Amino acid sequence: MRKASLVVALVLLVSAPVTAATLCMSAASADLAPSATASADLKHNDGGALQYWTSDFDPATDEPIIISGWHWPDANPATVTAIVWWKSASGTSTNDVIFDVSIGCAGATVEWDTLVFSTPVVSVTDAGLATAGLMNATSATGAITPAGSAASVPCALKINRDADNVGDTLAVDAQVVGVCLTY
Ligand SMILES: [Ca+2]
Ligand SMILES: [Ca+2]
Repeated sequence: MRKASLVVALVLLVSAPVTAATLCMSAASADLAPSATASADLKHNDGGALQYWTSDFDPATDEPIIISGWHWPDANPATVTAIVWWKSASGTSTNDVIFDVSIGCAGATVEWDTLVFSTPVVSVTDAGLATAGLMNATSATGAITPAGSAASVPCALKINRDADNVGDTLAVDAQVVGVCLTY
């Protein structure tokens, strides 16, 4: 009887659900792209009900932004996935936007100025919503492996709209409000 109870307890322990953590960041905290690269414009929007900042990504030219100076709140994840929140600057086109997401973290041997971002860059394609002004959430990206990750060190997240990709067909700015990382 005691053996049976022990087996049940072990099975419960092994099958305990793993809770995913989510870390969200606002595009309002975005820094500029690497030097010599154009950055998405930081735009102040007055919606009436709220005023908010967006990073406005051009429809034809790649313009990355970087959100830096954060770190994982607990153990460093081996891989993460990302969801990008965005809205069309105008119109009701259901054409596609492509976002690239990569992450780099500092460490004992990594200088901040030469931070390396994860490769290969992970992309996600999202179609605009047919109703003007609605917030889009992309699907979760595939697994991103943060580069240089170590315990409680500052990290940086790069978002790029792959605007010159033939598959990126939305003809207006994509206004990014924020990004959520799940791991
Ligand atoms: Ca590109
Ligand atoms: Ca485009």
